[in-house]
This record gives sequence, C-alpha cells and structure tokens, in this order.
Amino acid sequence: MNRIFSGVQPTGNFHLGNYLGALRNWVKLQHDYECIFCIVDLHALTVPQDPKELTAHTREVAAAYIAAGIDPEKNIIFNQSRVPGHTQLAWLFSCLTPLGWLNRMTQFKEKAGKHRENAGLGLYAYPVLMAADILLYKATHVPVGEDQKQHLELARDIAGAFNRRYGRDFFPLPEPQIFGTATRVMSLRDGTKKMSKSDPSDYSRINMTDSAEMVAQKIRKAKTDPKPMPESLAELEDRPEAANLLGIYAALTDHSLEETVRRFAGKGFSEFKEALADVATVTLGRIGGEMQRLKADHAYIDGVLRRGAERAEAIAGPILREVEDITGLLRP
Ligand code: AQP
Repeated sequence: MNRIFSGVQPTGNFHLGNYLGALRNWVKLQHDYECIFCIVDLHALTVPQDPKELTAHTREVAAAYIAAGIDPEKNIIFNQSRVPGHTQLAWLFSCLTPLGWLNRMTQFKEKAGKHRENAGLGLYAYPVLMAADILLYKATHVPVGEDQKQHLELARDIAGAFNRRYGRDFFPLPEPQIFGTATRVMSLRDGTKKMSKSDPSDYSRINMTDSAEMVAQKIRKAKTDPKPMPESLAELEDRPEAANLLGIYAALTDHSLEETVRRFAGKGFSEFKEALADVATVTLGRIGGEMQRLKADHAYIDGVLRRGAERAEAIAGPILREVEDITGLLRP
C-alpha cells in the first residue's frame, strides 16, 4: 500500500506558498493514496512560540487542510504531539545519525543565522524528527515543496542507516513528491528568498486569510523589474520577481508557465498584476473564508484532530513495537 505522510508547522501566517507548494497537491493525491496529514506542532517549538498562539495556529492549520478540500473522514488529520511515537522514534534515529549529515542541512544554517552557538538543539535535530514523522508510519511518499527536498534525502539516509544497522529491509525509503508549477513560491519583496511564514515583512507573502483588498494591495506593491513583460521563457532568465509572479498565476490557473508568458506578452506589468489579483482573490476567497469559519468551530476541529490521533496511533503503535523488538528494547 502506498502511504503518504506530510505536514505543516502551526507557526501562523499560513501562506500561498504553503498552499501551492504542498496543500493543493495533497488534495489531488488523497484519492490515490492512504494519506496522513499532520500539523507538526513539535517542529513549531524549535523556535519560540507563544503558547496561546500555538494552540490557535494548530486549529488554523487543521482548518486550512479541510477548507482546501482534504476530506477528514477519508484521510487522517492530527497534531503531532498527540502521538508520542514521533519523539520516541526520533530519539532512536538520533542515535544513528552522524553529525556530519546534520551539518549539511541548509535550513538550519539559514534559520540559525550567524549565531549558531545560540541555536537550540531542537532546531538542529529538526530533520531527525521529520524522518521519524514519516517513517513511524512507513510512509512511501512525501508531497512537499522544493525547500524540503534536502530533509527528505536525509530521511531516506536515516531509513537506510537503520536497515543496515539491523540487517533488514524494515523501513521503506520515502519518495519525495515535488510537483506543480509553484514548487518554490518566492517572497513578493525579494525574488531570491522563498515566501515564508517567518518573514518579518507582511508584504512579502500572501496569507490564505488575507482579504481581497489586502491581496490586491500586496500584488500591486510586489517588486518587479524595469524591463517590459517577457515575450518568452528565455526572457525570464535572471528576472526572479517576474518569474515568481508569472509562476503563481500559472499555478493558480492550472496553465504552464510558457502559456502564461505568452498570454501576457506585450502587456504592462500593472495589467498583469490586476489579472493576478483577480485569480488569487478567487482561490483565497474560497479557501480563506472557509478557514475562518472552521477555525472558530473548536468543537468540530478538536473532534477531527482527536479522531485523527487515534487512527494515527493505531498505525504507529505496532510499527514502533516492531522497532523496539528489532533494537532489543525490553517491554516486560
Ligand atoms: N515558499 C514556498 N513555496 C512552496 N512550498 C513551500 N512550503 C513552504 N514554503 C513554501 C511548503 O509548505 C509545506 C509546509 O511548510 P512548513 O510549515 O513545514 O514550513 P517551512 O517549510 O519551514 O515553510 P515556511 O512557511 O517558510 O515557514 P518558516 O517561515 O517557519 O520557515 C512544506 O511542504 C513546504 O515545503
């Protein structure tokens, strides 16, 4: 059975990059796979979180999944901290992960910045917990945005290290699924940086709950370059901001980048930005409105998460017990 595991951190500012890079693909995949969609609250704690906001953001991400079209009856939706096997397996994996592998992780370098000595152990060990998230369910496929590719490769390495250490083919090597026309949505203020929840500039990202006016304003103010709209894909080279906006339009309208470039060739950026705001508003209006409604319904969301955690535990428990047996941990 092909099984999917993927997740989003409840760190607030759920944005268009999270939607186009991950969530939108999950909605399509849910029909062909057994899917486990997690809200990775323990990952969120790798940087300081306000406790009340963490709770609210956890419900908000669950609301985003359902509003985007994930069926909570067919698929498992739960928050990571409800299934203790994630941290237990992460410890076992940390005992067979060489430091050299973690030292290569670019996300740690970016997030820790210049003050690496002050960064927390959790931030450093983040990819080990991520490997445990996936392998606790023996997931075979992991749909993510481009930024998570390196962490996925590490998860495969860790699965291989476990299998070699204990001389058996126990864990599958999970396959990344990185697809769509917007695998890496960039900041609206700087086309060289990815759109991110933690960017201090509100104008760098489109949040899924932004109002239509706010979306239009952010797109109008989005950085572009002084050249005219490109006439071909070749003319997009070294123009990251233009490529990003055209890529977002292509993804939202389900067209290729090439078709989108052709469509706006010869037009002005302001005309294109208006068209982009129109299509973005349609998607966001549909999903953002439903997100707002669902996240206020605590009884419903908490019920979905509770049932999801029970179903997740039912899969994880037996796998974890097998891991304990393989590693020789006594259950007297
Ligand atoms: N800019 C992006 N373009 C495409 N996909 C993206 N993803 C994130 N940013 C982009 C994908 O969204 C999923 C959930 O991401 P996450 O919550 O685990 O956080 P992250 O990858 O660290 O992304 P953020 O939103 O930028 O958060 P911060 O600011 O906390 O780092 C993943 O599948 C990811 O690939």
